[in-house]
Amino acid sequence: MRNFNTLFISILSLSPLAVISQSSDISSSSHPIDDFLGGIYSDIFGSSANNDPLPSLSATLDTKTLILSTDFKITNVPQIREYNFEFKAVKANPDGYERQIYTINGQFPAPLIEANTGDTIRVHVKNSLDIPQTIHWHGLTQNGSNVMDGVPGVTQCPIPPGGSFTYEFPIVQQYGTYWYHSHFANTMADGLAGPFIVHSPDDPIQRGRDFDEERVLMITDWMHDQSTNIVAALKSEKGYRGSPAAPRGDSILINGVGKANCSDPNYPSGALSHSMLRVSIDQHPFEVVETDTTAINGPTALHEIPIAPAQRYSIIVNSNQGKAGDKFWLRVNVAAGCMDKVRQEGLAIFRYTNDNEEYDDKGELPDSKAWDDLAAYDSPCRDLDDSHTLSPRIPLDAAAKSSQVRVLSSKFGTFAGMTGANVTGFAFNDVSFQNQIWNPILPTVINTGNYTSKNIATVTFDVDGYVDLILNNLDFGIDHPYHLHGNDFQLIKRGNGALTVEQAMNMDLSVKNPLRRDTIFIPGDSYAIIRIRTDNPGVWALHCHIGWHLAVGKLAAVIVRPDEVRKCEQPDKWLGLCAGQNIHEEGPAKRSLPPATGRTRHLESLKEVKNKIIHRRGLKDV
Ligand SMILES: [Cu+2]
Repeated sequence: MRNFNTLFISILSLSPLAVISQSSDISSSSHPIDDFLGGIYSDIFGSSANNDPLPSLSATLDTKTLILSTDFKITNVPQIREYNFEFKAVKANPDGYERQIYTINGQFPAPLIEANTGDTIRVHVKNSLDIPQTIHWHGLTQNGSNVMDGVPGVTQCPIPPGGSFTYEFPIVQQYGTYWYHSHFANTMADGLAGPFIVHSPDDPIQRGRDFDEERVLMITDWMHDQSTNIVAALKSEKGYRGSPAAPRGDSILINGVGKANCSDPNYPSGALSHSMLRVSIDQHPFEVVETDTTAINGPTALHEIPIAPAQRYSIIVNSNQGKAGDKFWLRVNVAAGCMDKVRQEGLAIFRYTNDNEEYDDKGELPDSKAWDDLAAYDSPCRDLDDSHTLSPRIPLDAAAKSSQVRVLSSKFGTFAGMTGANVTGFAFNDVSFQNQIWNPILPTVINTGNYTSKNIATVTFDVDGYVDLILNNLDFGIDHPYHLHGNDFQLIKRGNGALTVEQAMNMDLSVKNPLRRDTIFIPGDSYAIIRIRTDNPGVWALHCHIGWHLAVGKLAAVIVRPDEVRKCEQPDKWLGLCAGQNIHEEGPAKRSLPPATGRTRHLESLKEVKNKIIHRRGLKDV
């Protein structure tokens, strides 16, 4: 039997990327190998049309890049890893429905980046799309390279259509499972996202000792409409599919392939976004060994793992349940507890083959049964740390006290915009992000040491040490995944309701080796306190990773040690991206709601959706 480390990366608009490693008992001499990326299959729950051929793509679907090669040399010797990326629009039908998607070099999902700690990454980007673009390197702290963080309106002006830009940054003292994606509106939902794996000889989880082979599974919800059209609709009075709420996916894609069910009676009516997926493999319990980029001791025989958008988990799966030719379903269930009552499932085949052997499945599908203890599809959405202890393998206690405490409270509503007109959407501290894409914040902080414009909520930490950030999710009934750029924070408290700075300062906190990660899920009407070490001065985005929420204002900036930020260099090519542009342009898709009527309709409609969820939770929550 063998063990596989599977890295789950739930990406895109709503879902995270997962990396699964299969692991093996290395002393064993038997040799079936799981090859579950070979037969990816995705389906909507309830469809009987399971024998349709796999969808085709005019983009290249290269599943081999999602199997990490054992030839990759893990070393301390640094090198430069150079890539040419061209953003290209192509026609593709990843779930059987043809539409325009965005690719990098024609590949979907986007190419794998694999490196060692200490390497320098150099990516030459050519933007052949008709809209501006950026790339953000999710989870990489960009210590000393804030200008390469890739957030339009925050750290850079985007790369204009037809333009080019080179991202270059070192990977400083980090390793684990990352991913990269467009940060321009929600165009990551059109295909601009790929895995980014960093190795290190210091990683507590090692191939050859803890597992044998490594696979990447990227899981996402997928829309049939272009994200720019969805965002424009969400920002209009009409909403998208008749609702101001983020839409549920038309299908689930696993490594870029899925299957839509257009006869679904719920398609394409408006519905709430799903902000969590649950992944299981029939008959295969697994051990959770990494949260985002932190190696952990976690549950060792889990049947199902919840993944919120942008989170990553590594699990070790022991392939001791079959022989070559056997196959099992890998199931991705939409956690309907954080959306409306739509039941939706994506499927992939987890297949045992002999080493390197080609297979012909002759259309045969697994007949394996789902675990009988999977969470009810509409049970409440909670992060894994809510039900299990996740202890970092390299322990690090939080400092007993923090030097500064700040708060970011977020909710949906109508807020005063920067020009005086109201804007409807999500806000932090009553400021809904109005993205002046050609007038980013970072150059202003470098030049002046602060930022006062009212288009974005900011909090500033100016001490060298440890600080706390309270995240209050004031949306009763709406859960959100929060991601902080530039930091692996420590999660030192969770609770119901909202906190003030004073309350937080007088609380008992979990300082004993707390979980570290870069993306946490906070249920509606709940808070979390995260502990940040201010050893990475910069302007760091903090935002909801439901791309539709981000696109309607749910982004703030955390300014860390502005005196140090003032010393940042401003590369000419980076400044050049802003040259000649209209600094007042709000993009993309300025909100066009008439303040009075739009406000009422939106809030009424959202209230209705919320009430449904609360009602259902009332029935489910004991
Ligand atoms: Cu959100």
